[in-house]
Amino acid sequence: MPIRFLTSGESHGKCLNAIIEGIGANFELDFDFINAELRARQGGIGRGGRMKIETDTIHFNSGVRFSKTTGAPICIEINNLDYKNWLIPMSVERLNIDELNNEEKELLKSKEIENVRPGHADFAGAIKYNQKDIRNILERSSARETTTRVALGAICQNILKNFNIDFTSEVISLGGEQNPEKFEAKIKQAQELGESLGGKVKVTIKNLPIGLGSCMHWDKRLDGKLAQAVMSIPAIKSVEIGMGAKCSDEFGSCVHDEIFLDENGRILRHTNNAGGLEGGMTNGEDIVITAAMKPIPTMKKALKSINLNKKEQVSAHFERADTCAVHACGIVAKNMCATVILDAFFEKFGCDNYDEVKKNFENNAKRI
Ligand code: EPS
Repeated sequence: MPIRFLTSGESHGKCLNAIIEGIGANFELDFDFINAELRARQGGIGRGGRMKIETDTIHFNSGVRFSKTTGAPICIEINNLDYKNWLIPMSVERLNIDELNNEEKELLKSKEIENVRPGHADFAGAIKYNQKDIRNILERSSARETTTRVALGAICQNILKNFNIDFTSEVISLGGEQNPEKFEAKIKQAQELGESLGGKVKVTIKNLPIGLGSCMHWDKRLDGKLAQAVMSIPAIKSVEIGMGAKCSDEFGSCVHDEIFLDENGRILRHTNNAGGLEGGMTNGEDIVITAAMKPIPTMKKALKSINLNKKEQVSAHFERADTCAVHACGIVAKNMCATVILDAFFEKFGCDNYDEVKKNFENNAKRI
């Protein structure tokens, strides 16, 4: 496990931060590429008002000099531009509530939340962390946190580009609709009804070397690591690799990808039902992952719920939200996969510095 990372930050707090460790030295980073990934996460149809306020941009606090990694832990920061509107309710600097004047106290009170949203972290989180104000839960459990994951994943993608490894994501269905031309209408319908929508995304990873991951132990299997990384994205309810759940309905001969040799003796497959992974290792075919996202739990058409403090039946809390964030989910999934792939790549080819990794990669390619 050469790479590990931690994120911090609340949705309406001052900023989002992350530290990634294990990236070796002399990898050139393209800041424009990383920022383009951040912008892509902000986009897609069905996004709410917040994305008009933010221009997510990466700032490096350590680990990079003159756009090259130094091998030191990389600390990044992304400002929440909306913080200026939440200065009092989300203040991290004031020590004591008594410092606030009456107007400020009222503002703070107006942002307190007691009515939990079914489907969100509110209920279990408030009980687990013993919080009367559910804002202390939702601010951290908000999918805004995925901004930092995209920034880190984009750094990983950036490094893997040197080895021609390529990541894409696409929305393959939205609220059950598979025709992209009908997506807008589906969103509009949901908005009119005060509803929200989920969908399915597909991540494709191309030009992978054979043998990333391992068949030797459960926690080294790459399929398991990728599934965990994608499943950890807020609102994801299923992850499938290649043919996915459908393979359990078919005969083996309809599932397994036969292996051929072409006229030049090169290994060749005509199908990729395995989604690029056999025995927990890359087999040289594209990795194909699909993930299903549930509808966002914050809805104008509020569901029945409870006030956790007063133990009263109420309507769930509603605050500005996206109608659908499935496009963003694809961008996050692709970048989460990039963190896992780079980790496995460094495990196989070393990670101390660019030249060494490149040499090891090229030697391996020659052998195969
Ligand atoms: C998000 C920012 C949030 C939400 C969304 C994700 O902004 P705000 O709460 O200020 O509108 O748009 O959060 C959720 C979907 C959620 O359930 O918490 C973002 O940057 O992706």
